[in-house]
Amino acid sequence: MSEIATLENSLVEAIAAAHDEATLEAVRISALGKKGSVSELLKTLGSMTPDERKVQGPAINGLRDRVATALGERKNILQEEALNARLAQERADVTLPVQEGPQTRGRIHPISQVIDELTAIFADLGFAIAEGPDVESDFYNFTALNFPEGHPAREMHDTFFFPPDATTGERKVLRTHTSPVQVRTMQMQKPPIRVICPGRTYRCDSDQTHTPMFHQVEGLVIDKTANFGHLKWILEEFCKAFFEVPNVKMRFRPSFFPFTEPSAEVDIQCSRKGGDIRFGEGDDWLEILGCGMVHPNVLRNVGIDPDEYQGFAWGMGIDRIAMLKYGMPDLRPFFEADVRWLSHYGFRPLDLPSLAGGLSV
Ligand code: 2U9
Repeated sequence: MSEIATLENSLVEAIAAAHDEATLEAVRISALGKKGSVSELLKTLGSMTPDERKVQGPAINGLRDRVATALGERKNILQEEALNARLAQERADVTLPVQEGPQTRGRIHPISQVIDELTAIFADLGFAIAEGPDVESDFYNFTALNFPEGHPAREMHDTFFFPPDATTGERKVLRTHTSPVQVRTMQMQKPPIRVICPGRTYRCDSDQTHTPMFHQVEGLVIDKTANFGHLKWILEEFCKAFFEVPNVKMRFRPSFFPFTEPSAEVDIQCSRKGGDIRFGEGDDWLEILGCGMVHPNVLRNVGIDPDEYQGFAWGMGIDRIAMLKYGMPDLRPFFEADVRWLSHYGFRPLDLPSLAGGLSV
């Protein structure tokens, strides 16, 4: 047997006999290390004649490659065996309590918390939740809602318009209210309808109480006999449950919206003492929402006969009611993603949200 074949046999045996990575590494060094047996053989190529090298070169290089491959394969096997042994030995006790420091838990953003609270309240009152796109057509945001073409009310909303479409010329908008969702709901469902539509809305406006993106929740009821008395009762139940007070006086002031007739703005009773605001007591008033009976034109626009059905709707700013309930003075930090603000005003997950005092029904 040639010297090369003898060396290869003994190395292959040593590799197979290595039962841990340290032994295998010693075999590698003994063969392929600086002074290893294979490396020494490679060095002899330098002193050979070209004819000898033609024969010995491929033989020795082939030996080096095969030994390297065998070492690599054995290493993979040993690593897998070691891992299996560890997995068989180590156990993770998933029933142990989580180790946590004061900063390791995330917080629920106040907007998410308030959306959870108000959807729980309206769900208790039999309302479904509907959502729709943020980018809307002019039809859903304005026309269907009885905003006449070219009417200043369209400008009043400080709308963000997209550039006109190259082929159709249509200008999409960022929805200025969530009312388009109710329009879509009425197109898809037959009355009776009871939905609330929470979501993002956009207007070109920014100061301490306005941000270009904000949140609204709107509600809609369509039925044969839905009337203003039902609307007042629902809003009163909502305010008591949301602000967690047993009673609250409400004041309905006449107002105007293109999509409702009659329309009203609603104030709730409060007391203000030294910058502190309390609901359900005092002789002061605070505006919290707008509402009204759905305009017959809006019903016609979605194919509902206003002589058969009628309805009421309301809308309020989620950010605003969050600020009022949880005593936050400035709206802008809501959307600045500052972790310090969130750890102060945010809510702990898994501390179940109060069902806002529950309903008295
Ligand atoms: C349909 C029909 C009627 C939704 C309504 C208001 C009154 C309202 C504002 C309150 C504060 C928006 O966030 S805010 O600036 N909203 O006053 N919204 S009635 O009426 C509708 C909606 C959809 C089909």
